[in-house]
Amino acid sequence: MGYETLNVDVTNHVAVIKLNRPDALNALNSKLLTELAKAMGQAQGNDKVRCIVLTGSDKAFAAGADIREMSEKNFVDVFMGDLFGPETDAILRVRKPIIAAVAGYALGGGCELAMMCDFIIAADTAKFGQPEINLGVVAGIGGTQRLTRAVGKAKSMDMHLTGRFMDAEEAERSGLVSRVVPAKKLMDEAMSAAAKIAEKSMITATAVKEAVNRSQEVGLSEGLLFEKRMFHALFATEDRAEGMSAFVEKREPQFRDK
Ligand code: CO8
Repeated sequence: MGYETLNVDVTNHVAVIKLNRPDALNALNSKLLTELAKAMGQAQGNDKVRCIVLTGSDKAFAAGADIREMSEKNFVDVFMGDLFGPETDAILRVRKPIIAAVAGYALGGGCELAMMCDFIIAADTAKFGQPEINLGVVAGIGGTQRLTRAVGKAKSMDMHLTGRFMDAEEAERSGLVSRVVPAKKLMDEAMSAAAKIAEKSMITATAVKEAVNRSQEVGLSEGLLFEKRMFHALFATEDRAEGMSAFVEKREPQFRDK
């Protein structure tokens, strides 16, 4: 399916969704977010896809929500129109693992979009920021919540209040990104992580995603109980039996998502 603001390619069980508004540093306008929600839904529904990589260009993952488009709107437009609500909900409904491969700017909604993914691999050129304060607004699609959970209150306050950018090295040190690689190797690294995930049982990968995400929503004892029950439940799967037999028999497991 053709998109105006995205390129989508499925190879070896990995869907690569590339944001493509080069003239606006991949700023997130309504068209892009609608298309992104659709592409994510299609990747979720495509049995060939076992992992998703979301990326941008060398210069920008995404430089935020489209300020030109937003500048025309008033409170009633954004409140009654639930600006970006349905699109972000659709992305968060994806149950398959999503890796954000970030080079260049990931600012405002761009940083928030990267944080909606399951983990972020950054190029050494990446710059993260929540500069909405400079526009007279606050983050609107998760920045104050997810950045705080990722890097802690002190750094999150600093980023949101000063609007400063964080480079890739600081982002890794602070727990916002899982790995930093030279820009030239970004897609290789992301694709190799995605290929590793694609080899696992989809049942187990989905359970991992649900359990880790649960840790962001509930207290420790509830989270531990959820994890333990998930662990117990996986004993009902053939893939669990295969994984353990393969270890005992010193061979590679052959998972069948059963
Ligand atoms: N929106 C629209 N256009 C943009 C954006 C943007 N966010 N960012 C860059 N562009 C455009 C520029 O206007 C420019 O277009 P043109 O060539 O037509 O003038 C083009 O992209 C290139 O940008 P620059 O010339 O500015 O490139 P520089 O390399 O000089 O600077 C920066 C790069 C530093 C990234 C700079 O472009 C910048 O500061 N951009 C804005 C960053 C920003 O403030 N982002 C936050 C936006 S607000 C937000 O994301 C809120 C999200 C929550 C919404 C939820 C709603 C419920």
